Amino acid sequence: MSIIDHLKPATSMNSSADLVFPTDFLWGAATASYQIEGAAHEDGRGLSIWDRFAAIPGKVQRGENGDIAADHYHRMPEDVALMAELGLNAYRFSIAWPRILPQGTGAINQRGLDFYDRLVDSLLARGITPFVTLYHWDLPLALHEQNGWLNRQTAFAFADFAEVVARRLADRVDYWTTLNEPWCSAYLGYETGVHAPGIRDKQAAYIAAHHLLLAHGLALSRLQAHRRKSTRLGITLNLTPVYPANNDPETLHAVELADKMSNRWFLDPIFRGTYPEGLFDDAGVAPPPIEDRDLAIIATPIDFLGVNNYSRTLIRARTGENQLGDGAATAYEQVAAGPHSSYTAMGWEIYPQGLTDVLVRVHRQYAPRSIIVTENGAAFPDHWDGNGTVSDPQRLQYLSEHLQALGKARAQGVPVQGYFVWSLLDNFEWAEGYSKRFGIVYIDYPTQRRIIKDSGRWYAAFIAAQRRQLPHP
Ligand code: GCO
Repeated sequence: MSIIDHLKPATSMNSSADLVFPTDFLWGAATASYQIEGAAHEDGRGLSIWDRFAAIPGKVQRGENGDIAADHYHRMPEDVALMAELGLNAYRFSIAWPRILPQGTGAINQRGLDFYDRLVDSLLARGITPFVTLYHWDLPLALHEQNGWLNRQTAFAFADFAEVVARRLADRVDYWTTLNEPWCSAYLGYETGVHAPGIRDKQAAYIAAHHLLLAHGLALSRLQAHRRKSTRLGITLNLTPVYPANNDPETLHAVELADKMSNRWFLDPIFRGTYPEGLFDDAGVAPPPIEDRDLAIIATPIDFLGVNNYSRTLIRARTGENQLGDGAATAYEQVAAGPHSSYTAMGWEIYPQGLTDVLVRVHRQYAPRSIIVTENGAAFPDHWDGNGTVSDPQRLQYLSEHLQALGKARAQGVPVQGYFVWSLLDNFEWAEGYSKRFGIVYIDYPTQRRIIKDSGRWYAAFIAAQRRQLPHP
């Protein structure tokens, strides 16, 4: 009996024709620098906004930070061996800007580049495709001290950083995403302040978003200069499908609004070269300072769109007494999905159909050349009993159902070319600290021991089965 039989989820995976993926499909797992690397004060790394933010009491649960994290900086060879054991053919990781340019601009720290150079070589030696994210939220603190993403110059600094990294790695790295989830950087970082740099100013969020988008566009042309035939350039957005909780006209209108504020704010400029109509009025802010060629730069064509999706958004309009009356964003509220739904440890509803829906929608309305699911996964309270396994049936089920949902999107013609589980390892979950575990590999933080969870074994078996059932090229 193979491991796939032992770990068979409720729904059978391998009989469904939908679930035959192309031979060159990317099967990976994703991580981000600040969440796993640790070694925060080693080899010349500068500080980032997350080092500063995590040091402020009350910002991160239990006062935790990324100083040690999963100690990946020191255990990289072991972690690459784990990926090989899982049979991954791709690995998505991010480059810590403050390791490369400790002050954000200027002097290059070669030791930082050396680390990623070794990582890329180790991956390639095992047949794993490196998939680079240039910005996963760790802005150099020195740039924040010059106003961070509120300063237009930061966009140009990012393009320079992209160039420095490309010069070193673009001879071996094919896949590049400029930014990870700029919505989170702008909204959580500058409007609600629950993420670094912790600013609470709605107007600021729209300025930051514009500069992030500009940074993306400017970086693309730098990366283009290093293009080889196999190079693929893109950006990763967190997209959530929005559904109405009832059929009231107010609610249907609110769905449009919520979709604009969460998805179209970034999709429209990237694919259409314009912000959605009414975006700034609806948000109750002034338009950000948009210069002449900005939107053309932002709409520079990309090879793929990275989509991060975990759940869905279910909303209803606020009416009568519930109405807060201070702008569109408060004209609606999120509602719980009901007694039959299940939730992850983050409180996010498990709704696999949402992945299908969001992919089909993006394909139909924005037609990216290709789509890669750059994050999908779930946090659950895992326990390790000291042996060789960690049982996580809920995560296994989550992954199984979402891979089915991915197959459904492909069956509807969506050009999905890869899938990355979030995350390879348990790690620093931002404001939640280490309290939330997303890994398919468990980390015992006191010893830094790695234990592949059942979901990881199941994913490995799924990938292996994919390989077996495909005809040889
Ligand atoms: C994000 C980030 C990841 C998170 C993950 C779980 O999507 O917010 O890309 O860094 O850890 O999504 O919240």
